[in-house]
Amino acid sequence: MLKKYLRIFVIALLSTACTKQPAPIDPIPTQEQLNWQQLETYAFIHFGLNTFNDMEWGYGDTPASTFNPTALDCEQWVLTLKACGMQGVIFTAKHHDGFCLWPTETTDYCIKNSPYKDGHGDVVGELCEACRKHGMSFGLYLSPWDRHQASYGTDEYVKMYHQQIQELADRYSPFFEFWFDGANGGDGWYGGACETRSIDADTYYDFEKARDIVWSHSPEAMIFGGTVPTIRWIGNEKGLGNTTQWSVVDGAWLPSEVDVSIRPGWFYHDNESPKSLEQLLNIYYQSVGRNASLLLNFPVNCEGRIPSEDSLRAVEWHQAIEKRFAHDLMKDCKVTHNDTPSEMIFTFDEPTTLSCLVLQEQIALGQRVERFTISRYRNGKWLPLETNEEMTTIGYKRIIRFKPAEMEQLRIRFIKARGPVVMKKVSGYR
Ligand code: FUL
Repeated sequence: MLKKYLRIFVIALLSTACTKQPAPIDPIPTQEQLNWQQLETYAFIHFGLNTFNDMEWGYGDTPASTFNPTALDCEQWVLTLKACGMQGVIFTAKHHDGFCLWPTETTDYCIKNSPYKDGHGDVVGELCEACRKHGMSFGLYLSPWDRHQASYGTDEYVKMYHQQIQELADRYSPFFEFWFDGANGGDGWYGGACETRSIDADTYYDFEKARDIVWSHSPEAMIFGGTVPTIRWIGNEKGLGNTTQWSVVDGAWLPSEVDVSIRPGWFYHDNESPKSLEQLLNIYYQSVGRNASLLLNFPVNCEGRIPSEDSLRAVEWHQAIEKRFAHDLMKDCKVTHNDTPSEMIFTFDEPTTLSCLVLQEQIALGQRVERFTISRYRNGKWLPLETNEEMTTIGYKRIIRFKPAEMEQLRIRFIKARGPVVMKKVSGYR
């Protein structure tokens, strides 16, 4: 039954071989989801009262007077992020402690009551402006859980939460992504009640309304979290995507995002350091290389800047990636393909050593490949590649690393798929 599906269409890669456009297989991504997927890497910035109090989760009673960056420079953030290949940034407008980093009308617990610019500052606005100036997409994180508000747990709080989204949407749109964090820890200050409150996150926040407010100004925004997401969490905060990674979930298109911090914490702590280059490269391979987008967090320090240690490491990381993927050694290969067995064979002009392949399906027509194998032809024999990678899904992008090996030909055989395989690109690197 599956056999009949295993025809190959090789769009873009081999335009002459593809005589007619294959039909899509549902579900397929929306144009907005497709655009978002192509960003590949973008940044998170965690900054707020926690930064100044060496905390990760403020209880909700940390004094607003402690928010006092001495040299805040949102352009430095944006230029740093651009230098490391990031195309967008998502900022913590409000974390679980409830402190708002824009001058909101909804609560006193905000930047207006901090010493920063004598209460006339607006970090969300400053970052938004720096993004516009430098062509960077802008997004926001607004924690649904609020450990400060006395009304948390009642309908009144939900109204206020929606009002906060409305203010942000009115003032700082468009957004490329909006983050509804899933953490609902329970205990908090709650206006001095100091107790544990639990809500049903599936019904309490009215996420449909929240999404509609975001979409009223930014119909292109991806929605993370809540009950009506358009992208989904990978399931850990270690930068580790799965080798089998579907963008198809329960009949809907729901692509994955990997969120991880360049340092151990999301917020800045003096005693922490950025991850090594090797760790960051692995994160790239295990996120972007496994059909997911990478949301890499940069903690901003008490000065209000991304520490130079972190920016240097991230730029080094970006340059290493650019260098590794600069020369596609397969671009002049002769390509042939078969339907039975379903396979593509790439022939090199001369024996070539590769250690890495980048495979891409044409996801605009759906995600299809379920299992494949890769072999190399050398000295009259087909040999397997030495790799720990499980060859199951491909999706938007799959990177397969293997022990460097010389080959005259390379063969990708599709063993199982949801329909005719539609490859967009195959490239090879050393
Ligand atoms: C989690 C939060 O609890 C962390 O503090 C951080 O913001 C992370 C991105 O999401 O759910």
